[in-house]
Amino acid sequence: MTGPTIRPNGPPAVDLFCRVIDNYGDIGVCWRLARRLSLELGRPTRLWVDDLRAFARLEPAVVPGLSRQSVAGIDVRLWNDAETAWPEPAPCVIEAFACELPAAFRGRLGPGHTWINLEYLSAEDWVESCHGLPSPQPGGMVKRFLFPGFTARTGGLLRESGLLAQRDAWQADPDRQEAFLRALGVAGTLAAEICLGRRRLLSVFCYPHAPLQELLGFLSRRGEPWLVLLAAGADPGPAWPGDAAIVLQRIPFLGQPDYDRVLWSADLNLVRGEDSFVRAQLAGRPLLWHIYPQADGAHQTKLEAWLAKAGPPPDLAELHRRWNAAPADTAATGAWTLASGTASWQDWRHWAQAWSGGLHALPELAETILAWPPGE
Ligand code: TRH
Repeated sequence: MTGPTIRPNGPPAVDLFCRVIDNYGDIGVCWRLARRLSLELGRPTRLWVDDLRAFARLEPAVVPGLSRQSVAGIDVRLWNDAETAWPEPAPCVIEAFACELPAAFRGRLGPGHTWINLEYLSAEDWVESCHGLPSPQPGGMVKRFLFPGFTARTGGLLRESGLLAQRDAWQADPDRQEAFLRALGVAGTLAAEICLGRRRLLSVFCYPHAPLQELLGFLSRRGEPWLVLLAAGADPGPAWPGDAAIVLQRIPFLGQPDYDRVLWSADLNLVRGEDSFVRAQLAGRPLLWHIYPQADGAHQTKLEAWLAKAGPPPDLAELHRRWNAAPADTAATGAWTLASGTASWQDWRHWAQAWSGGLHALPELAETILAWPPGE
């Protein structure tokens, strides 16, 4: 969408529709996109969400019982399928992850509207050829497919203004990191050990079926000291309470900016789904991705596509395959025979920094959206 810049508090420039399927990824991406469009790019965004309780977990300022509210300057609406009195659509209308617009709202779209379906992220090669494809709709409107991605011929990734500078300043400031860890409830001695490089920091956000206990047991046998930050839902179970080397620390669900700070601080980030996976890559620190499982095994193809594109060191690639092996595959999950001594750590870190540098130079997703003209 081109044209004059719209005042941040002016009429809506974007209608963004989000259905919460499960977990936090759908609303996580939409909330990030709404803030980027409204607060940084000056395009007031009306965010329609069908499940405000899930949203409130991510953003505590959201009041689940309200059908309309302003949150951090964003016009947030409850998406009620039974609604009949839809407002005039904004010039740009986005349906996130094929959530399908309400029919009555869709019926109000006309030639002046840009209509976008924002797709899930994938590193597969076919994404480039599908990015931007038009899909003619009944009534003469055209919906276009916007694919985020890891190359310049995709829609790119969401990145806030100044993100790289903020990250670099944070990573160069051990005192702030130490204070932050203390505020998360980490004991002062442990926080100091981490900032002095005497203990490594592992952040964990994965699905419950991940072989977390096995991975922590493997780290424990290596004898290196770690502090493990367990995000909501990540739990090795009561049978593995930690030991002298591996200290476990549960942390609450954080706001997205604080979760970024965790990712920027850690030596290794275990992330999942889509949005935390992207943020860990932008953090420039080694990561281990727990991919969202799909019944038909499509996630294994997606994992291999990302490994091929990102090119992590071979032992880190192999770790990804084991981490994402089917739970019953004990041959894979039972054998963490990975060489990750000092040389490997250096390789992992160098790779993560180089890969992250390339991602920070990609197209920015919200800017890609705003550059698209209205459909015919
Ligand atoms: O929650 P997820 O598993 O979401 C998934 C994926 O998006 C997947 O692709 C999709 O198909 C499925 O949902 C329905 O993981 P994801 O994508 O990382 O989203 C988590 C969001 O929560 C992300 O925006 C980061 C945020 N987050 C915080 O803000 N604070 C926290 O403490 C944590 C752990 C996460």
